[in-house]
Amino acid sequence: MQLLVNPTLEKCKKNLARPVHKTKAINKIVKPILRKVKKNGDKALKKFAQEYDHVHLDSLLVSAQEINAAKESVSKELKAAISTAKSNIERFHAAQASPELVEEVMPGVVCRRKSMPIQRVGLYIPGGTAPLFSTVLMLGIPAQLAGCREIVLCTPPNREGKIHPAILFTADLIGITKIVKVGGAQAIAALTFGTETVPQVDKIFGPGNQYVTAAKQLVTKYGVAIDMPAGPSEVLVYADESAEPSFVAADLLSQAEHGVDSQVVLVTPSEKFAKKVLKEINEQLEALPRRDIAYKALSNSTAVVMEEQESAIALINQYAPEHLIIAVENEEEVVDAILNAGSVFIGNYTPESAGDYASGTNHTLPTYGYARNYSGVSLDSFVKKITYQKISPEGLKTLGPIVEVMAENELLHAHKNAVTIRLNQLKGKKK
Ligand code: HSO
Ligand code: ZN
Repeated sequence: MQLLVNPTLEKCKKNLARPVHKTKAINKIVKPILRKVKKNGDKALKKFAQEYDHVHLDSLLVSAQEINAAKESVSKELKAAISTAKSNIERFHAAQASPELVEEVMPGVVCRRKSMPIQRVGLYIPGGTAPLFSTVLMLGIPAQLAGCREIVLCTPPNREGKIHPAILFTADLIGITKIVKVGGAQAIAALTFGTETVPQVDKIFGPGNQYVTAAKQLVTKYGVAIDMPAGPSEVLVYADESAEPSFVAADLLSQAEHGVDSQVVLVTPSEKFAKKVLKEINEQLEALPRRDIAYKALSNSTAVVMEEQESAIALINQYAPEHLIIAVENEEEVVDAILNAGSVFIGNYTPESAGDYASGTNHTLPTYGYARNYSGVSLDSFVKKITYQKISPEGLKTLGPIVEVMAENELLHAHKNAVTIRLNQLKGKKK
């Protein structure tokens, strides 16, 4: 981890820059995958399973027997933990529902707005070194609460053609029945175009490696929506001497263990505190099973000493972290000044891990600086809003002339006429 002492914001911009995506090279691999899945459907998916997952699959769908076996193999303790996390996540996401809005903007002119579930959604759960069953909760729960009609979960199988039992248990717990053994860019292609087994969907959610991320970006041109652009996971901790260096080190390591490209940042007013944290990191790192991954992530990471709070806040807002932990004495003042962050964790007893798993907030969050202009996944991500209006004859008498004059000045006479023809009829009726 490099240490910067009172750097300028410009210097921070350079030193904290996220790794640049090698889009061209990746798209060159992803595009043919999209094409082949579009053309050959399930046959292509099975071929890719052989090639990339090293497994021969007779069926792409997870069977009821597989789900039952998974349910038996998950420990009681884990089942109970997942159930509690589920109820917290459900509670916080159910509270996000926006009730129908009705407004009579003028007498006889009534406008309404209502949330409608996105009908078909695809949830991608990555394979790789960590079985992210928590992501099944984070995506599946709001999808169910929103009332999405079709929910498909895609996740890559291991070399035995199996899916991690905790993923299957969690999917079953929240009522997801369609689970497909497919990963990578081919999963995104299948959800976009549909295959014999995988239904075509309207929106695709979930994290993934750079191939999955590239595929998600590419398929938006076929009319499918995605949750958000994604990059490697990141956390920024803003801590002063009122914080516990060992807690701060643990939080930084919790994100560093995600992947070699994860970025963690410490911002602190005290160089002495920064050094204590760095020492703690080195000690705690040794004991971690994923220390090699965390070690690499730490090599792209930075500790920044910013003596002035104002500069520290400016740096945070410039960086726009996916996760922001605030462990400083005047936490409220700092919290209120945050303009760009995916999710904020406040105080010494609020580890990011709590939000990653079980406190109730969503862990699918904007990375790569997109916290400047994107929100994390929420109930809103699974609905779209339809507006309605109904105008009474009296309402049209008031509003109509306003529309007529605007249409005339935009030189759009057919628009004007759609009003005039009605107003004339109303005048005629009156006579
Ligand atoms: N921190 C990750 C989510 C996660 N952590 C899942 C553990 N499991 C991205 O926000
Ligand atoms: Zn995490």
